[in-house]
Amino acid sequence: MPDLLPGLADARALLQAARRVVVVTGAGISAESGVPTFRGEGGVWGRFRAEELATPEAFRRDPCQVWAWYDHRRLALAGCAPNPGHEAVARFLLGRPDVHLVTQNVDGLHQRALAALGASVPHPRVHELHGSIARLRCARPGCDWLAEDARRVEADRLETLPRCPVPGCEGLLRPDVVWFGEMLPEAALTASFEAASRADVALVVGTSALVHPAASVPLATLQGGGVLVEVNPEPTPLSRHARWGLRGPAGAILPALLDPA
Ligand code: BV8
Repeated sequence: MPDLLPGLADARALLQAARRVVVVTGAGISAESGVPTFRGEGGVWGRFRAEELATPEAFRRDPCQVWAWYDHRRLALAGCAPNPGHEAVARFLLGRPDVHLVTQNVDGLHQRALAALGASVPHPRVHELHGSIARLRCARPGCDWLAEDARRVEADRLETLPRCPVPGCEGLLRPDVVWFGEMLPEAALTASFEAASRADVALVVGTSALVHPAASVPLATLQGGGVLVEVNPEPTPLSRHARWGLRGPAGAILPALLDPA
């Protein structure tokens, strides 16, 4: 299928010739790994509204429900693996000195694809704008306790929810992800916009481009004189800015687009 895709050969030539590339990904790149997207049918938010759960207010109001939602997602993720789309991006990033990956995803599948190629993670040119579901942190403002191992908890009672191990803190632990209304990690956000503004090409894969400031990152490439290539079965608010819009699944398109001949 990819060979017949209109624009693929031209987009491929553009990316192979580009020196500086920023790849910006959303939930769609993980769809073929079996990770539900946020807004697609059956998406994680199909049953819930984002504002109900992915917010500090929801966590204050009902930490058990928020914990149960993340546990459900972590459990579902345990059975998922990087797909050919993640793997093609990993090869492309490791094969060139000036490719940066900016991801909105918290599923860790990009990092697993990089680690499978022997890369050390977290990789300095991978920027996780919204954190990671695999990490926990203390919810108490001012406490900076953080851990990689998100444990499954029986989130049915407040008393059983995990607490910060720092003596005297006892704050509730929470997923180390960015909720709506929360600031993004400054270092990741700055590095993302810097990479995008210097890039010759922004390759935008699998995002509805509805959530900001992540959705604005590819626009920095345009403002810097670069061009945009989009991989998505559906049009998005970014589509009108794309030099090439490749309408199809990332797992099929990205290897054809990024792997050397
Ligand atoms: C912020 C982590 C400053 C958690 C996520 C009012 C008050 C406060 C803020 C705002 C406001 N109004 C607007 C805002 C800003 C707000 C925002 O943008 N809201 C939107 C809804 C309008 N943003 C924020 O709050 C951000 N912080 O602005 O701080 C601030 C602070 C205080 C006050 C004001 C400003 C924080 C946003 C981060 C939220 N956290 N995730 C978790 O995961 O649990 S968002 C979550 O959804 C993702 O991380 C991602 O970023 C986002 C979008 O999802 P996508 O990845 O695009 O996925 P989606 O399902 O939508 O689309 C999938 C796409 O894939 C589709 O296009 C589909 O066609 C395609 N696809 C499907 N299959 C495939 C495919 N593509 C390729 N191949 C396939 N096979």
